[in-house]
Amino acid sequence: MASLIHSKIKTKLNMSRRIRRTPYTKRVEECGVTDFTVVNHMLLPKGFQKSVEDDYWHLNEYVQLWDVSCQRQVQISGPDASLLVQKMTPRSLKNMETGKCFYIPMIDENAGMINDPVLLKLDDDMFWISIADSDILLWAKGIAVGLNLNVNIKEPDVYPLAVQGPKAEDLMASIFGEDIRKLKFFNFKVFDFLGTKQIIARSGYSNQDGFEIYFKCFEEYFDKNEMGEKIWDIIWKAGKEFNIAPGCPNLIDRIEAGLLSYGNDFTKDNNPLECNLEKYFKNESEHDYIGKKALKKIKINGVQQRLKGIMFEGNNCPPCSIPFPVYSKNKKIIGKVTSGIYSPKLKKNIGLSMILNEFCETGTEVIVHTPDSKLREGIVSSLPFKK
Ligand code: THG
Repeated sequence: MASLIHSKIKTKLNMSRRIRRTPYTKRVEECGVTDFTVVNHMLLPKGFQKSVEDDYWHLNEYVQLWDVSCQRQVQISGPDASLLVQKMTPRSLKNMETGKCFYIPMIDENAGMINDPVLLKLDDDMFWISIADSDILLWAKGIAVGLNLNVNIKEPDVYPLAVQGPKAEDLMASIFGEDIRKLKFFNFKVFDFLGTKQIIARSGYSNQDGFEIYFKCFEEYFDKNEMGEKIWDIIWKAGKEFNIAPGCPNLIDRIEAGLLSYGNDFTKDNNPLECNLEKYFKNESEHDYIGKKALKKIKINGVQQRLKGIMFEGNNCPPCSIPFPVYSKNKKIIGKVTSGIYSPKLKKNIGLSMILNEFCETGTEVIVHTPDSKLREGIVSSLPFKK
């Protein structure tokens, strides 16, 4: 394996229709995208010629435009919509108002994590589930069919764009009006745009201020790609005075913030307690949901491992495409770093890691084994990382 990691051969991904392009992909290519990944069967840009570190500093100072169309929406509407959505998460939605976004753990019958989406309540009988990388549309349909629920489930023609960074508010106000400044974190509102109504939320997969525009394509007005390019161009032009750059979720920024990535930092083999998500469903046992029994059992028995931060020494660690093993001081394997990178702010390598309980205490000394064959001294830390 090690020889493969260090191989000089640059592998290419073969594009096909199954790897869906977005209405912004053409613009992203024109901006000089260098790397893509695939999320929800759709392209997600990963870099634009500059280093992750340069992108990070830019994101910390200015504003970036991100094609996050792969944050697909699962639209659930109809008389049983709220019942179905509530079945899919241990987080209570009882007090959720229209216009709110909720971060919701989603679990299966074993209390294994199957997604960690952002839920938007558009109306009492209409929700969007803004998903991480797993096929929630099929899961929702399966539950609805099995329980004979009166709902309509579909993937609407919505392609989110994120505007992230400290200059995001000024840029958004210059396009959508001053009212947008009043939008609070994890709230959304409808704004007029080229004669259409568009949902804009104050949110985003970064440690910075920012917005997510859930651009909906109204076919009666525009061709999908034509509209995508128009939107991109308008934001781009207005962004010039704020030193806008093309961007994408930034690994340094994400790890510093402790933002989890489904499929990387946790999978269906992890429960929400291991992922530190119990704060989202602390005292909420009233409603019924899939996995409730299993989750209760886990709560009683406790968990064996938890997601923690680790700061570790040495030069910039290599990419963490295969998790780095973590050892105790007496050489026992105690976990793995699942996302790791050098933080120029903390001047240390930092990683998100799943670690055995008895080694989870902040300050615990550990050893991280990176694929450049180095054993690096490390310290367990709380999340988010603090300078
Ligand atoms: N935005 C939208 N959809 C998404 C993501 C997003 N879907 C996929 C993925 N990202 C889902 N995962 C997350 C993880 C963390 C957050 C959002 C989505 C997040 N968390 C905040 C935090 O941890 O500080 C606040 C959560 C809260 O307390 O409510 O923002 O980015 N549309």
